[in-house]
Parts: sequence; C-alpha cells; structure tokens
Amino acid sequence: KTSTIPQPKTYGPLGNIPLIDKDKPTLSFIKLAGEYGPIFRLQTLRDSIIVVSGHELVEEVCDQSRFDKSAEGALAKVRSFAGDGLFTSWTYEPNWKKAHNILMPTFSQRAMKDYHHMMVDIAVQLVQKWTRLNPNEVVNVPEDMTRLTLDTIGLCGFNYRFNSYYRETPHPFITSMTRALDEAMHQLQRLDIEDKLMLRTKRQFQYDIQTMFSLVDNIIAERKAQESQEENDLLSRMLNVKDPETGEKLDDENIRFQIITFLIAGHETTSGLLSFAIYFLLKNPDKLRKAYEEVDQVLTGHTPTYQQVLQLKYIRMILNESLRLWPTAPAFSLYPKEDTVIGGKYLIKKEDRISVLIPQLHRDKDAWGENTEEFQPERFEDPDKVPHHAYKPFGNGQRACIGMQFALHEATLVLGMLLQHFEWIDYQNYQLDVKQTLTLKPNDFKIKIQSRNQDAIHPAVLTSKEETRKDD
Ligand code: FDE
Repeated sequence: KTSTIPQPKTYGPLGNIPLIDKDKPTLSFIKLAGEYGPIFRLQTLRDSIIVVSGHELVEEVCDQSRFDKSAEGALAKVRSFAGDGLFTSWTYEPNWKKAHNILMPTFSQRAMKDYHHMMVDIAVQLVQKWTRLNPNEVVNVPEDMTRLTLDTIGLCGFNYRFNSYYRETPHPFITSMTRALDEAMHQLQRLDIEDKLMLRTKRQFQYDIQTMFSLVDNIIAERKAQESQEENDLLSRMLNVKDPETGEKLDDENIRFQIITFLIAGHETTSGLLSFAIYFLLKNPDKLRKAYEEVDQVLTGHTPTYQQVLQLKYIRMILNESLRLWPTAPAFSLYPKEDTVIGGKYLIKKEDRISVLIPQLHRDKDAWGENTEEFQPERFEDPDKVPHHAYKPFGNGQRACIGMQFALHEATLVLGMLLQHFEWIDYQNYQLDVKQTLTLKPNDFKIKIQSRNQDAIHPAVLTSKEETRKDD
C-alpha cells in the first residue's frame, strides 16, 4: 500500500508555478520543503517533479543501482550550449563514459600539483588589485571572485587568459554565458506559446550561443595548429588521449562542449563558494579569528606552496561549512530505472523526475543536530562525525562533481591568500540576499579592504614556476 506524495495547492493549468519565484526557484523550494516536508510533488507547466530533501530518502535515491542522473529540466536547456558534455549528458550516452574516463586523471588530487602555480598566478593578480585600491574604494565580492575563477579555469584548462582583472566589464564570453544560463533557467517556467512569442529573447539566446562557440572553437583551432603540443592542460588531454575502454578520442564538437562545460561548472560554482565563505567569516568574528591564526602560522612565504595549501585544514573546514549552508549548485536530478517505492511508501514511476534539494538536506536536523542554521566549521573537524549521506554539495556517485579537488584546492589557496594579506570591512553591514542564475551567489555583496602588511606582496615578487614549485 502506498501513500500519496504531498503536494501544495495548484492553480489550474499553471499547476504549482505561482508558488515558485522565477528568479530564485531554489529559495521557493526551500520554503515549500519547510511546509510540506522531506518529500513533495510540484506540478510545473510540462511535467511534475518530486522534491526530496530528507536524509533517509536522499540516501535511498542516491543508490546508483536503482536511480541515475536525469538530464531533463534546466540541464536540458543548458544542453543547447553544453551539448553532450559531462554535465549535461545522460549516463548512457557514449560520450559521457568516454569523457569521464579520459578526464578523471586530470582532476585527481595529484594533478593539482600541476595546476598549483597557475592558480597562484591568478590569485596574485587579485591580491595585487586589492592591494592597490584606495582606502575608500568598494569591492564587489562575487564579481571579483568570478574574475578569479574564470581566469583560473581558463588558464589551467586551456592555457587561455581571459585577463578579467584588466577589464571593467566581464569578458564577452561571460556576458553571453551568464545571460544564456539565466535564459535556460527562465525558459523552464514559460508556457510553450509564451516562449515562441519571445522573439527578441530567442535571438539573444542564439547570439549568445554563437559567441560562446566561436571563442571556444578558436581556442581549439589554435591549439591544433601549434607545432609542439607540450601543454599539459585539460585541452591537450582531450585532444590527444584515447579512452582506454573504446580506444577512441573525443571528437572536436564534443571537446567544444567539454570546454564550455568546464567554463560554466568550474567558475560560477567556485566563485559563489568563495563569496559565501567571505560572507560567513565576516558575520562570525570568532571563526574569522581562528582562520587568521591558521593562515598566519602556515602561510609564511609570499605565495603559498602546494603543501601549505594542504595544511590549511581550518580553511578547508570553512569551505565545507559554507557549502553546507549554501551549496552553490543547489540541486541535482534523478530518475528511477524502474517503477519503485521509496521510504517504504512513496511510489516513484519511471517517468518521474526527482530533484534532490541540497540546501534543505544540509539543514536536516535528524542528521546535523539542532543548530543547523549556525555557521560551525568545527562540524568538519572529525571526518568520522560528518553525516556524509546528508552532505552532497558535489552531487552523488559516478555523476558527482569531477572538479571537486580542483575547486577545493583553488578556493583554499585563494581564501588563504586573502586572509594572509587583508582585513575585510563589512562597511554596509551586508544582509544576505541569495541570487540565483542556476547557481547561487550572495547578491550585491560589497566590502572594503585594508592591507594587513604593507610590503606583503610587492609587484616585483610575481611568482615564477620555479619559485612556487621548488618545495612541493
Ligand atoms: C558535476 C557537479 C555536480 C552534480 C550535478 C548533477 O548530478 O546533476 C554538483 C552538485 C557539482 N558539480 C557541484 C560543484 C560545486 C563546485 C564548487 C563545483 N561543482 C566546481 C566544479 C569545478 C569544475 C571544473 C566542475 N565543478 C566540473 C563539473 C563537471 C564536469 C560535472 C559533471 C560530472 C559528470 O560526469 O556528470 C560536475 N562538476 Fe562541479
């Protein structure tokens, strides 16, 4: 005997749509989860989704023998420009496994040694920018973090410099990508007929996609034209390495989709993570003090070494806790391989789509205890005490985030350097306003900066490869 899955009231043909904030769907889902509990159904225009956020139910749907990633919903829209790249492909599409096999080694912890000096290169640019600000100048945190994460994935991935710190406005690729992601999110909530009528929006979408394709196709063409291909980045791997299973390489179109995928996945999420971490530290002075203590003890040179980044244990915990409260990729989708029952009573049909609502899972009191709203990095002190089944900021199983080590190494390094060199001033007593463009970010979060140590980073000490690598 099965029970009906709870569902909020509907509005005729609009279903539950009026209950969902177009610009911040995740926040609406969180609110509804508060009212309707660990599982509820939402009727959207075309289909229904089952939103799951209780830790026991999530553990069940994370069983890969029964459930697999669904690339419907927002991801299907993102497919217009990310194609069958890793993020937007179905597990059964040949290119998923192929790219997964080829790219896994490039994202291992060991591989971070090769990226470290490039990550430092970009982080130094940010430190220099902040060092040179006049005392009253304001820093828009998410904007500067986005410059950083974009430049980092560009350099580590494809040896391309977006040079975002040398631009007042975002790189054209980013303008197009942000607008396209935003459009992908909004398309979901429009009626087909409405969608068809929005000619200007449509044309803009096509233009944005072309802008992204042409930049990326140029990067690929230039690399192919190079005589020596000694670069050891993602792109050279994608061009040269064969999948051990099939013996095949990735084709050019798929490489284009992978590059776009890494640019999307690798920068929005990590930039949001850094922004939230800075926000939480500013609002929790006792944690900030602990962070300064660790950084002052570990980061003794001008720029961090690879080993020193691994020693920044408390900084890592801060990032983990930021991802608990505001996982910047806030949901992932699943479908059951067969009709099945979860929680002993809820029937899930093959055609149903499940959305795991991560921020709500991360606030499940049964798994985390009573004080789930408090920012407590100490939760992550002892890995054995972390309720891992209730912590999914990087998704699940074989479809989990391939960039996890990359994002964490980068974010730890950068947060460490920003603490080493600066005091942050919350001059406007910022009140959190979470903005969504598929991923989450603190909207309009601004601070002022004060250098901690006048000669901490002199432009003349720009790192060379040798310098950052010698004590690895
Ligand atoms: C993935 C991912 C995920 C899952 C999704 C689904 O399932 O749908 C998640 C949740 C995530 N991811 C998250 C995140 C966060 C952060 C910070 C990040 N992430 C970062 C990054 C970086 C990079 C480069 C990346 N990332 C990438 C990626 C990819 C490619 C993917 C897909 C995989 C497969 O195979 O599927 C992901 N990512 Fe992340």
